[in-house]
Amino acid sequence: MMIEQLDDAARAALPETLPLWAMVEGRDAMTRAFRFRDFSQAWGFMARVALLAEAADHHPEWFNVYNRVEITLTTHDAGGLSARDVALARAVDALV
Ligand code: H2B
Repeated sequence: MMIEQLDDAARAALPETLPLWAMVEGRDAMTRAFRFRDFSQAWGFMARVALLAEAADHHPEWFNVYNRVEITLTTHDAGGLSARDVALARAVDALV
């Protein structure tokens, strides 16, 4: 399925709409780093993100070491950022 990339206005608004997310160097993706008390807290967070992702059929790229989680969002079917990434990022932000 082909999905529209974010338009210029939505991109320009990203620092305001998602201030805790940063653009990834060299690709059309955004990332946020999270730190928790321990692995159990990090894994609980990841489980909740997984449920959101599965419900939205939109899945994160992510990396976990112990209490750290890094999430990178992009839309593979759009070849870059789309509204789905913004929606998932907002939902993830609402969890923490
Ligand atoms: N997740 C992300 N991040 N990008 C996609 O393009 C994507 C996805 N496509 N999850 C979905 C699944 C697609 O492969 C299925 C078939 O709907």
